[in-house]
Amino acid sequence: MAAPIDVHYAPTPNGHKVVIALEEMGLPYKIIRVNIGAGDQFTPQFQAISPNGRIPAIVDPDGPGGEPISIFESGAILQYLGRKTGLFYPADERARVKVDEWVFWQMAGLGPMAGQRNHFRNYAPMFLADQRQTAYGANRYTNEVHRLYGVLNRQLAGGEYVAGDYSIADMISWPWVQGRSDAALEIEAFPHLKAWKDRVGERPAVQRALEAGKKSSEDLQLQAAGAMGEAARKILFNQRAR
Ligand SMILES: N[C@@H](CCC(=O)N[C@@H](CS)C(=O)NCC(=O)O)C(=O)O
Repeated sequence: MAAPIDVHYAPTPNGHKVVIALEEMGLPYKIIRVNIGAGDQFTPQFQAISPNGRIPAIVDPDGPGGEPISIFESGAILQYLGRKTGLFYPADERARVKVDEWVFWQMAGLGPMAGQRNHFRNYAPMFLADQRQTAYGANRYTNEVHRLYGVLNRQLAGGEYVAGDYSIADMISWPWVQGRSDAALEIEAFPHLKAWKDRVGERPAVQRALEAGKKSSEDLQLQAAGAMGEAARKILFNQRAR
């Protein structure tokens, strides 16, 4: 039995991606809960494997040449796991380019834009007295995520999965679509996206991943965004170079 891969994790969309991939690929893993609301991401031990000070990161004791390897950035992690197992990341160059396009699309587009939207809708109003300033940011990023949902919806009109067969391109975007539907961004307006969200959400490996993530957080206070306390906000917002 292979030694488990350490997953440095918090229950956020970027954290879920990696656990979903590990479950889908049948790789043994151990979750190491990083409490980003308490500042665990700034410790030298964590930054030795994740110099950007962000989850997720992994350490595979059985890396290339049988030596350990650490990896940060969720896109790099999923590509590595796909190459390691030969699963959900086609070896054929044309098929792989298609998957890579959508992996990068998520990494540079959907994830960051949805993250900014979340910030301007849920957190900025706590800091800015003038609500017009927060409304500008909330509208800007809601519009951009709406546009991106439209792009993904169009792509999914042509097939059941994002880039050919079910792949890391699905695993990387799904956590950013799951649970993200509200009056300003109704998923019902995107029927192919909605059907895909349900299709992927029904996969046993995806359900196991979400459950594993939930269990890993049971002993911690840091929870859903709305419940984030003052101390956690001070740690997470307005970070500058250290
Ligand atoms: N591009 C990175 C983004 C990682 C990221 O933003 N992680 C967040 C949680 S979703 C984090 O660790 N935040 C800690 C902080 O803001 O200090 C990836 O995909 O791995």
